[in-house]
Amino acid sequence: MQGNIRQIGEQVKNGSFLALARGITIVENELDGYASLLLNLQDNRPARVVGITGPPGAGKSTLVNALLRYWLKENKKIAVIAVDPSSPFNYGALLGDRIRMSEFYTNPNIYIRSLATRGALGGLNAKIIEITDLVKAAPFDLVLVETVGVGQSEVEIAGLADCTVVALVPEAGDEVQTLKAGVMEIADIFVVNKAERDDAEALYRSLRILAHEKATDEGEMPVIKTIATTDAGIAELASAITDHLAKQKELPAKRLQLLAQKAWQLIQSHRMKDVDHEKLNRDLAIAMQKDDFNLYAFTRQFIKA
Ligand SMILES: Nc1nc2c(ncn2[C@@H]2O[C@H](COP(=O)(O)OP(=O)(O)O)[C@@H](O)[C@H]2O)c(=O)[nH]1
Ligand SMILES: [Mg+2]
Repeated sequence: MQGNIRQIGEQVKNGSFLALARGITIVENELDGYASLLLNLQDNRPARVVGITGPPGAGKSTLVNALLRYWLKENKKIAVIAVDPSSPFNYGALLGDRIRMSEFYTNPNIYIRSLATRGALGGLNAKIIEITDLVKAAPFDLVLVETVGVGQSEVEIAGLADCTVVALVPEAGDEVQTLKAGVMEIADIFVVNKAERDDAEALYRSLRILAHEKATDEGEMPVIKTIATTDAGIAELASAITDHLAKQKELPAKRLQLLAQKAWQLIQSHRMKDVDHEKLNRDLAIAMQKDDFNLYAFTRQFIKA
């Protein structure tokens, strides 16, 4: 098995999509050789993981499609990891979306893998980190990770990606206030998609104000208007992404921060491994009936000294 795993690792590095698919399945399901596959990865490679997050329906998958089309013309090799149950990259998607995607499924320069979301965000996130790191071992120019941004997951994707693109749509205008708290912290680039809509300008302006308030020595965060369905603004978005990635090299502090977040997630997931959520619920349902129920006494059994 060990020899076999080493072989898969080598084949992934040499660009075999078949080996990559097998490797991801091994990591996803923690099959034999899972740990050694990850232990043999080489992590000091150029930054090129791009996270694309935002609310459902914001046009993330459409943006990814448009970016793929754009970068294919530049002969880039790209991997897409879609962590969105409603994504057109998934088979459950509408027929129209699937047809739209099919040109990429057979393209030798594009590798697409969709992952089902499973229960706890923490658990999911550790898996995405592991799978993304495996995909990074393959000779891709860019690795795009699409995740649905719902609350906490936006923050989590930030620890994964070298560049985080937050896609919003004009309807999100009233959310700009809440954006200040979470999303502002994690976004490297804002996209106002569906920019053909009337209220796009208002959202764009509010985001520009936020970006201005948050400006650092490195300048203001780019805010880019796109119409993903017509490729409008895609060239600008693509160059904002590559500019940001290029800058990462000069930011060892940022890299340390990203690695620390990833390490934290991986340790957390490992430590929580033997805590079965359903069993905890069942045990708790029984324990809470008792008159002397105490949550701290209850949780003790899960906390090893
Ligand atoms: N009018 C308009 N529709 C768009 C645009 N971008 C995406 N859409 C549509 O919005 C819907 C949701 O897009 P999708 O990419 O699946 O969103 P996701 O859930 O964020 O991945 C689809 O019907 C797209 O065709 C845009 O710029 N303008
Ligand atoms: Mg999607």
